[in-house]
Amino acid sequence: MVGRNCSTWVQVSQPPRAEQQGQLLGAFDEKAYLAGKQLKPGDDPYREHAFNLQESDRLGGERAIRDTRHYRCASVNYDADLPSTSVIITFHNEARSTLLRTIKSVLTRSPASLIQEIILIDDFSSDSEDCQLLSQVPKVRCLRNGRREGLIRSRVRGANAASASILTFWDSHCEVNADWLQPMIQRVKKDHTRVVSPIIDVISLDNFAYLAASADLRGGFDWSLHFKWEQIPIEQKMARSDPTLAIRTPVIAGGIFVMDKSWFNHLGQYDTHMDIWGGENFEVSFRVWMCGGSLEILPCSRVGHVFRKRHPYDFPEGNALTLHQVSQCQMTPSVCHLNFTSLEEPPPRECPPRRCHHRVVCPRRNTRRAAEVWMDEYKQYYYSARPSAQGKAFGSISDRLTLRRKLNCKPFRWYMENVYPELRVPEQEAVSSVLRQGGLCLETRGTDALGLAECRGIGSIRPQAQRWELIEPLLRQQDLCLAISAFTAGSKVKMDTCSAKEPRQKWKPKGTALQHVVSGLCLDSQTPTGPLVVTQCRPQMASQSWEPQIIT
Ligand code: LR7
Ligand code: MN
Repeated sequence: MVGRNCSTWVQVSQPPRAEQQGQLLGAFDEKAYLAGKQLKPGDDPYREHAFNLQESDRLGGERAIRDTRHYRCASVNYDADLPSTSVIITFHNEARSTLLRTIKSVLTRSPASLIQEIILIDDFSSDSEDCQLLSQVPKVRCLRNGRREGLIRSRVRGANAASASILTFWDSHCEVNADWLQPMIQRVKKDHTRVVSPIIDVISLDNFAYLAASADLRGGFDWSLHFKWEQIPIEQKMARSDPTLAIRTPVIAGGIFVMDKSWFNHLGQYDTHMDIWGGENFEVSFRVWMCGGSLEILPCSRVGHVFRKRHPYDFPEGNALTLHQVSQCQMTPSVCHLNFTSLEEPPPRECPPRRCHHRVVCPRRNTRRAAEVWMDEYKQYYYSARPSAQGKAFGSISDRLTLRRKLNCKPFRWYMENVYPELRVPEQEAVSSVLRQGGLCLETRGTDALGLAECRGIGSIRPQAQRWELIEPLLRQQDLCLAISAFTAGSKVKMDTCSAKEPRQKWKPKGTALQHVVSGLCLDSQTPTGPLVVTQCRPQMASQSWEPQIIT
C-alpha cells in the first residue's frame, strides 16, 4: 500500500453518464435554460449574485467534485429500507447555473428511491421562468410566492407542501457530495428527534473550486448572536475514536439540514414573523435542544455551499437591519487541504486562524425575537453585546411563548449548562454596596446571622460585614450568600454557601425592597437587633427598604 501515488486515493464523485441524462431531466432542456440568461460581455460577473457568475456558468449544470469524506465513511452501512425525503429549496434571484447544479447534484448523487420530490420555492424572483422551467425536471415542483416573504416563511410553505415524512432544507447554491443523504436519513430514522446537518464544504465564490472544510468543527456563537464555526472541545475530540460518528452541535448553520416532518410540525415549524434572512437558525437550534431534541453534524455527509461576503439582494424593510463590522467569514468554515498520503493516517486538518473584515447585515428584529422567546435572563448578555438591538420593535411573541409553554421546554440555563457550557457568561463587574435602611446598614454577625448596625465607612474595623455584592440573583459576601431558611412569611434569613442554583438564595430588586424570587416575600428588619426575616412585600414600609449605596 505504501508508496502508491496519492492521486490514486482521491475519490471523485462523477456526474451521471450521458445515457442517464435523459431519464434524469425528462423534457427539460438544460442548454436552453442556461443559455436563456447569460452574463453580457463587459458586465461585472460579481454584481448580481456576489459570486463570479462567469465561472459558475462555465461549469454548467454539473461537474465532478472530489469526494472529501474521511475514507472510513465509504465502508459505513445503512439500512436498505430508509424512508424518502422532500428536498425544499427556497431562493430569491438565484443564478440559473448554481440553482441547476444544486438540483442536479441532488438527483445524481442520491439514491433515486430516497428522493421523493424537490420543492422549489421561488421567493418572488424577478424572472418567474427561473423556477417554472425547472418544473419540467422529473420530481421537481415549483411554488412561487406572490410577494417577497424571505427564506423563513418560504421554507414553511415548502414544508407544508411536502409529501415525504422527512424534510431536507437547502440553500440554492449547493452541490452535494457522494452518499450525502443516507447518513442523514439513517440518523433521523433511528431517532426522529434528531436534527442533522452535513459538514458544509466550501465552494469558492471566485473560481468555484470545491474545497474540503475541516471535519473538527461545530456550530457556535458569541453573545452578539453571530454564528461561527468553532473547534470541537478538546475532551470531545480526544474521545472521538471513530471519525464517522456524529458531532453534537449547539447550533446549526441553518441552511442545510434534515428533520422529521412530524417533529418539525410538533416543534412549531419556524417563527413565521421573522422576515427575509437571519436569526431563524438560532431560534430553531434553541428550540430543538430545549424542547427535547438534539442537533448533530454528520461527518460522512458533505455538501458544498457558495459562501458569500455580502447579500446580493435587498432587504425590503431596510430599517429593521443594522450594518456593522464583524467577521462574516467566521461563517465560512476553515478549509484544509486533505492530503491523502496514507490510508492509516488521518489527513492533517489544522487550519491557520483567519482575519476577516467584511460588512455584514445583522437582522436585529429576527434575532431579537429569538432572544426574547428563548434566552430567558441570558438575553441581557445579547443586549449588552448589541445595545442597538434594544430599540427595535420586534412584534408580538405571545404565540411563540405559548408554544414554549405548551411544549414544556427547558430553560435556557439548562441549554447553557448541558449543551453549550463552553459559552462563557461575560464577567460581571462586582460592585460592592452597603444596604442602607435609614441610618443603619445590613451586616453579618458571626458565621451566619444578620442584623442592622450603624453604617460604617471604609477604614472601619469590620468593613466586610457591611459590604455586599449584588450580582443577580445573589446577594453575596465572599463565598456566603443571603438565603431564606424556609419559604413562608416570618422565616429567618441567614448566610449560606453561595450557589446560583439554590432557590433559597435568589433575590431581585423591587423598588427599594429586596424580593425573594421564589416565595415572592421581601427582606424585612422587623426589629433593629435582628434577626432578619422575610414578610409579605409592602414596598412603602421602612423596614423593607434597602437602599444600595456603592462603596469602593
Ligand atoms: O428573501 C430571501 N428569500 C430567499 O429565499 C432571501 C434569501 N433566500 C434564499 C437564498 O436564495 C438562499 O437560497 O435563502 C437562502 C439563504 O440565503 P443566502 O444564501 O443569501 O444566505 P446565507 O448563505 O448566509 O444563509 C445562511 O444563513 C441564513 C440565515 O437566515 C439561513 O440560515 C441559510 O440557510 C444559511 N445558509 C447555510 O447555512 C448554508 C451553509 C452556510 C453557512 C454557515
Ligand atoms: Mn447561502
